[in-house]
Amino acid sequence: MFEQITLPYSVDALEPNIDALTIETHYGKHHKTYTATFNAKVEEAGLTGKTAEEILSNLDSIADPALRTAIKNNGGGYYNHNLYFELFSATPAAAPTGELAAKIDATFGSLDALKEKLTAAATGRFGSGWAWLVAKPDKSLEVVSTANQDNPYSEHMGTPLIALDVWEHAYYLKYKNLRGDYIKAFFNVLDWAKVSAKYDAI
Ligand code: MN3
Repeated sequence: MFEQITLPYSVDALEPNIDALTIETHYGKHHKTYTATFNAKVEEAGLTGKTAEEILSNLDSIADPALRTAIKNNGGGYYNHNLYFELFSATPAAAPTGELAAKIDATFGSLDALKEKLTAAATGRFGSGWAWLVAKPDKSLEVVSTANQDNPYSEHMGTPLIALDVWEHAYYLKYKNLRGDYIKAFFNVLDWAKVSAKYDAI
């Protein structure tokens, strides 16, 4: 049984960057529905007991196309939002540390350059989707983007380290059409200590 993470902050803790009503709706309705549907479809497919990473990495093993699509969409919706909500903090570390900090500098030139690349990927995603920082098996880093609830496991892109949701439901209540302002706010509450820990754990 897959469960939403318990938010490691109160719903208004990320104000004014991410407002309470958006968190309540996004976590309490969108993410909740993805999770419930994913659980039902996993049971229907006989995949109970497997991890979300295993299921999303092996979608080709699901023969029925409609069931495969439902598991891709709702499994992504479940997994992507767990990572998204986990990485925020009201008192975020403003920069990565250790191995990740060195790798970002070596790969992108600087932390600001990485943020610019993620911003470009998130701004350039037409319609609904996500921008990601992923790590390959050799721990090299890459910025990628996916449509809908597709994710780095279902698209075989590596291990996700940062999940930046650019569906309108992530920002429209507060930022309306100004996706760029929301992306700036996202970085204000992204906790680089958590991102660094994820990289260390690979
Ligand atoms: Mn979302």
